Amino acid sequence: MRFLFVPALLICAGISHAQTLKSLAQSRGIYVGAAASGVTNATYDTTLNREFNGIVCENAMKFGSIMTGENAFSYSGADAIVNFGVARGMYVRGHNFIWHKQMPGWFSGTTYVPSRDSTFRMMKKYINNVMAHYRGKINEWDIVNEAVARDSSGMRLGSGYSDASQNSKWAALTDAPNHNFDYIDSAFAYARRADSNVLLIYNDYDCEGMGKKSNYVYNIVAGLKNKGLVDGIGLQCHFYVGPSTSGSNGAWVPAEMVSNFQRLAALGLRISLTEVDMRIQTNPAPDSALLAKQREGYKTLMGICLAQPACKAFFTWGVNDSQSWIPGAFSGYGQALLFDNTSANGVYNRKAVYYGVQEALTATSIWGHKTNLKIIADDHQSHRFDLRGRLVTALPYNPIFVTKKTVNPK
Ligand code: 9MR
Repeated sequence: MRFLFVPALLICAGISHAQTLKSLAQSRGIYVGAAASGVTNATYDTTLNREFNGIVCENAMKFGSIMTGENAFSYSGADAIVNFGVARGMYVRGHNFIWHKQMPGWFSGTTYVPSRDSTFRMMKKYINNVMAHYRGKINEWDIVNEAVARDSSGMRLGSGYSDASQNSKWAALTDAPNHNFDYIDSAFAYARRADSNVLLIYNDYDCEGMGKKSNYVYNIVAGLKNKGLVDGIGLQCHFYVGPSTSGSNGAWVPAEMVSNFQRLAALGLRISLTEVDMRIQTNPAPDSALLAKQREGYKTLMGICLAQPACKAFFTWGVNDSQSWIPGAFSGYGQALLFDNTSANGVYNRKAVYYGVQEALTATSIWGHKTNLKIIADDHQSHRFDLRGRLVTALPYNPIFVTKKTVNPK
């Protein structure tokens, strides 16, 4: 990571330990959230409640968890997490509808192969049912997730159905390459019709800075925005922090992120950092230089968000390290989140990276931008479009958003 390229800097005000991320985020007008794997552990729940004003289901709201049969929906897992957030006035993200992974058994594999038309009917039923169930509870929703291939070779195609491959069964069933990937537009259109009060998001990874995949993603969201179908982009931010100072280690380059945020904001999109984590090598144990670099990484990322008014959400992918997906997916790596696995007084202990984020949130100026941003101007209503891209102005106000306004007074 090349932090030295950044015309830094964070001028820090005094930080009180009593200031939680939630209270600081509220004063900055952004949402700091976390992915929850469940809400049944007291230490976990207390930490979530004390530190975060946003929440998302890590797995419970995915296709495979929710739509258990062609006509069967199972909501209990997701309900527990969503209701936990709603009861505490949190900003609730929905994750996700159309993805090539974590599909239900009845859908994945080669047995279920409906026609293109039937696929669209099923997709519509799926989206309608789930959006109706959560009406008034979800603020923004990842409608399509990771439609661009991992290796930046282009869109995910449909030549195979394997869960873990580059292929997307949604693309296969809808004959995507011959229909200009209209399964993406369609999913957004169904979602827009199902609930016009929810912000609709396209979510992906490895597209935070500039580059080939980022350009693909930019083109997707620019097209969707033109049609009035998308409100924001979700940049996942699964980052690696290594000892190297150059870009060869999976690096992300802050200055590139600033540029990418700028071009996305110029489209009129809202930007959410949806799945932030910064993994480091844990075997052998990290040295103090690496931990300091990771702390700087978190601080810089929050700084980039605060410096861009369109960036409204900073969600980490988990609460504490023992719950993180990283050690299972990257052997020998981990410690990617803000809290460790020890606790005191019923909450998980804060790590160095936590204080990095806190410093960014208390800085009075970041990269030449004053950071006394105004609180979120409850813009949920001003970005409502119909399916032809016409601005819709007279939709009924959703009470949950009014509540949020009062939760974040300024
Ligand atoms: O954290 C999730 C993990 O528990 C699941 O096993 C995994 C399945 O692919 O998905 C993880 O979450 C992913 C998220 O939904 C989309 N972006 C990438 C995340 C990490 O893989």
